[in-house]
Amino acid sequence: MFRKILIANRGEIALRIICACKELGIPTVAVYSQADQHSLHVRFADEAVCIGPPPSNESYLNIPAVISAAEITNADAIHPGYGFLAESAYFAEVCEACGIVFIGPSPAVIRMMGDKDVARKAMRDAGLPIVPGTDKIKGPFSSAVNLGEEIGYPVIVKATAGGGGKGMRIVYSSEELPGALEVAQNEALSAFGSGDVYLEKYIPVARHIEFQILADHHGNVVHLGERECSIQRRHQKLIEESPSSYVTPALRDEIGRLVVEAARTVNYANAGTMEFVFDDQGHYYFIEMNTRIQVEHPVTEMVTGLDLVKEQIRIANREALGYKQEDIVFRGNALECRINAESPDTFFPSPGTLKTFHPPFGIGVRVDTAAYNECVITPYYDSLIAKIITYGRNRQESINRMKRALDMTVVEGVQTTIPLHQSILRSDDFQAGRIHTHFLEKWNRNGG
Ligand code: MV4
Repeated sequence: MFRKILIANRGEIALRIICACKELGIPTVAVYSQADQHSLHVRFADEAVCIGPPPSNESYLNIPAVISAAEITNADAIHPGYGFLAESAYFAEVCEACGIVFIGPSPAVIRMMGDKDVARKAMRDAGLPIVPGTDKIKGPFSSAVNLGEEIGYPVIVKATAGGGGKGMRIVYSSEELPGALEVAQNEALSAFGSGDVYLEKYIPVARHIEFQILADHHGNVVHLGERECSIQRRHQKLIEESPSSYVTPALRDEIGRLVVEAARTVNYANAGTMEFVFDDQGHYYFIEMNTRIQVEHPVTEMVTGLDLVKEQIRIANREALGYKQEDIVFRGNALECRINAESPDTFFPSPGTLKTFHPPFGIGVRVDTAAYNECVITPYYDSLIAKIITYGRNRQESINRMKRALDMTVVEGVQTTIPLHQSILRSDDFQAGRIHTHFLEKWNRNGG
């Protein structure tokens, strides 16, 4: 097993990785910025190295600083968590070149999936259904109008380097297309350093459902079912759930077989997620693959009983999966609510000091957090305070547990998404499982 793992991240996910390492008996190294000096990941790791000033570019994204920290502490593996360097093929290559194991898939696979139009073609060739669409679009954009006509409106413009909704535009007619391509290109160029864009047919009322896979270096691949992620706002997921009330056991089995086969075709190793959009006629289409552990991984852990972070570490250590697909049992239902520090009116982050933080507790409740009384939510990083995860024998039980867990959560000093979650959970549509990617647009706090 690894001698020592460096965690190239902060916040709750850094703590989550420390938990896994402690259970596996592996010493840990935290890295931190000057803004995170008093953070719990620094306290709970065996060693800690300051890697720079608060801005991410100078600390958590600073590859030479992270690698130096691994070298001086003699760490032989790095877990990148999510965000920051987690999907940097270049960082994974640098780790390899320095003789440090990157806990994630190979640089080649990360690079393939990071280019969304390469990824969709690779997954189509590997047998997944994809949305009708185009290759990367070459200018002048006026000549793209016939591509839009071929696909049929509405179409969606996406950045090849995208993800998270940046550089995306929905287009309803030919007249709007050249302008939308231009805007998306500029947005993508400034956000990702690449202005490449492509078109897909837009699936209007879609569910956003993703499948989790695990693959080892010996050709074993399993799927861990799906997560329903349709409750989003401005491309930020708010509530995730497993299983999805939309996916029958037969459909889970069908898509599960497809994603396992696709992962095998591209020689995928480690944890990964295939994202799909579902239309209202039972069709589903692959849209992108995430090559990292995801924020919402706990709901999958609750229904499968697996520890995904420990699995990632064992896989990176080249151990074989200790189970087959038929050994994976999906049991009960799990929900996750992301508690962010934000204004309920403007939805903007609301950084500040948590005067009181009292997490919920009790049967069926899990809280993944790095918060504590008097801790500071800084404006430098994301505004996630805690993930509240509830588990129940069925969806109703986990909803009831989530409602009472939210009622028993105390966060003072900053505004949070808790009131929004409480009203979503009370709504008839949510309770009935009538959810889709535009759920929050036509929905208000008194509604439901
Ligand atoms: C789509 C789609 C419908 N049709 N692609 C959003 C983020 C990125 N991962 C892909 N996303 C989507 N891609 C096609 N062809 C719907 C979404 C989508 C979405 C779109 C607009 C507003 C909110 C959304 C929430 C989830 C997914």
